[in-house]
Amino acid sequence: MAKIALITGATSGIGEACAHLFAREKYNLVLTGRRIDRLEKLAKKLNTKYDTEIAVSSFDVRDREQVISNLEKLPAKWKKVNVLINNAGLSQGLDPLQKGSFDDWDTMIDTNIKGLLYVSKIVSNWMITNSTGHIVNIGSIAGKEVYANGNVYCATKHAVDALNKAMRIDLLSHGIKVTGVHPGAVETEFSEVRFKGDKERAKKVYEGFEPLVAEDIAETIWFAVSRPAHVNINDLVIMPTAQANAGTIFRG
Ligand code: NDP
Ligand code: 8X3
Repeated sequence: MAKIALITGATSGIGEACAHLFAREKYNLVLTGRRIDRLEKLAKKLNTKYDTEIAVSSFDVRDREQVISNLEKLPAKWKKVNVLINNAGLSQGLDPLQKGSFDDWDTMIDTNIKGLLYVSKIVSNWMITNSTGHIVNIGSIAGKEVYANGNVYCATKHAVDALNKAMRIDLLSHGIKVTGVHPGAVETEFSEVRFKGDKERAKKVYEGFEPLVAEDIAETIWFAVSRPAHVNINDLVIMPTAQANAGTIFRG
C-alpha cells in the first residue's frame, strides 16, 4: 500500500516542490493551502504524471475551526498519514519593531505558530493511532538567528524550532519521528508575499548570488524522510553556498 504525505502550503514554493518529489517517490498525497485552484491543478498534473492518488483540502491554517473540520472530514483512508510536512508559512514586512504593523504580526504568529500547532495536533493523533509517522517542520535560519528588522518573523521561527524539539519529546514513546528543516534564502514567492506583491523589491533579495530553489529543500526533506526506521534526522540548516548566516550573503 502506498504511503501518504500531507503537505501544508502545497500551492507554491517548497510545498509544491515536495508534492512533486513525493509523488515521484510513489506517495499518495493530501495537499493543502488556501488557493484551491492551484491545488486542483497540481493534483491533476501529478496524478497524470505519476499515477498517484491525491486528495486536496483547502483551508486557512489560521482558522482553527476550518483546520479541524477540513482535516477531520477527510475519508478514513487519508488519515493514515505517514509523513506530515508542516510547511505553510510566511513573513509580512521587514521593519524595526517600533514601526511594525500589528496586523502583520498577527498574520505571522497565527500562521507560522498557531496554524502549525492546529495541524500538528490533529495529524499527530492520527499517527499515534497508526503507531507510525514522521513530522517535518519547516523552520528557517530566522529560527536560529535574529537579523535586523526580522523581529516577529524570527520570533515565530524560533517558536517552530522550540516546537520541533518539543514534539520530538512528546511523541518519542509513540515512535513518531520529528525533523526540523531550516533553510536560508530560497527563491520562491516568499519575498513577494513579505513585500506584499512588490515584485521589484522581492527580486532584489536574490540579486548577485545563486539562491536555493524549492527543489533543494524538497530533496533535503526526502533525504530525512527516506532514512531507515531506526534513524531520525533531528535538525538541518541549509544555505546557498553564497550565504554564511542570516545577514551575510556574498553578492559577487
Ligand atoms: P511561498 O510563499 O512560495 O509558499 C508559502 C505557502 O504557504 C503557500 O503554499 C501558501 O499557500 C501557504 N500559506 C501561507 N499562509 C497560509 C495560510 N494562512 N493558510 C494556509 N496556507 C498558507 O513560500 P516558501 O515556499 O518559501 O515558504 C514555505 C515555508 O518555508 C514557510 O514556512 C517559510 O517561512 C519557510 N522558509 C522560506 C524560506 C525562503 O527563503 N523562501 C527560507 C526559510 C524558510 P496559500 O497562499 O495558497 O494559502
Ligand atoms: C526565510 C529566510 O532570511 O528571509 O525564512 O528569514 S529569511
